[in-house]
Amino acid sequence: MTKPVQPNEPIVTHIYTADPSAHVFEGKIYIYPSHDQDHEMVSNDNGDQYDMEDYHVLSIDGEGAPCVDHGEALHLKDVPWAKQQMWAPDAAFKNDTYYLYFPARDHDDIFRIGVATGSSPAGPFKPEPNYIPGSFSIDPAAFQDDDGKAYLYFGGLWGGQLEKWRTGQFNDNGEGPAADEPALGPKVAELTEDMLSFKEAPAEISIVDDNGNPILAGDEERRYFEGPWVHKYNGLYYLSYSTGTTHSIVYAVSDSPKGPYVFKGKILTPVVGWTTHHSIVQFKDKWYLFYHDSSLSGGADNKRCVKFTELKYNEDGTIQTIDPYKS
Ligand code: FUB
Repeated sequence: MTKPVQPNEPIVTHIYTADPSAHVFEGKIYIYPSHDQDHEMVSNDNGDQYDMEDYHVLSIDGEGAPCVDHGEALHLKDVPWAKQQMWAPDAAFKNDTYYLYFPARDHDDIFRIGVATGSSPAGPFKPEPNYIPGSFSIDPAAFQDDDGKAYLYFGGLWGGQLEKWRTGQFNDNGEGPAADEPALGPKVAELTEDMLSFKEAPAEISIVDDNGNPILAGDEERRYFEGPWVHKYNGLYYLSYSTGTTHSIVYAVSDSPKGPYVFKGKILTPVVGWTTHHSIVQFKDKWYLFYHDSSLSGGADNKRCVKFTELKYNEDGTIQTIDPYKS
């Protein structure tokens, strides 16, 4: 694609893309999205309409440059443990190696998180033969702190199966908490030095209100649903995520990567299509929100397109709410 990218426009139009995880590697913005298939699918609450089979890596050399599709970086058929549904991935760089983290259903239909490695941010990536031991659910997001520690955040409700792991074991009939109970939070685990395993059992992150009370499961405007992303700004950790059923991207702030996080507000108002999923990245002197909507397909939930827009902070560190359809 040679057309320069524009804010709030699809960054590519030759394929459907979603769930963008953006990072600056080798002086460019690299985007690790899901690759939505051009299939007619009926939507259900289990997410069966998201039947992706591979990943393409994209890159942009700054605002106004074209977006480059580096082609297929990993395919389902090359991942021995995975059966279907390659959902939202993320990437990290350490030990002179690029790591691609990705969820998929295993041969028992349980979502797990795998890792694949490569020598270039554009791939290709070679998968480890098995998923990360102790991993489950979806939407991995890798965060590397200034002290060198790396963390993997993950988890998603409904089709993402987080409710099914409440006892620590997979229970196909597992249900979420009642509306007046604390909501389920995303999970976090520190990664080992080689970035291929968890150093510890995943812990649940607590998201609380200004008074320190947990956000409740019935508070669908604020409770965690899926798509965690952690970034650091002025020494604080910002956890942002999708509220799922109410279709917003919201955020909470902490002075520790594992929380508790205090709910702050909304980053992105609902977009066209059921899902919303984002990442936040600093490039040169600006911060950007990468997100998706279903505008390219005229609203099909499973045929989405990645976009970006500038993200701005207020002086007190809060983030200005973005309505991507208002200029
Ligand atoms: O793309 C499949 C799923 O849809 C992702 O894992 C969720 O975050 C939602 O965007």
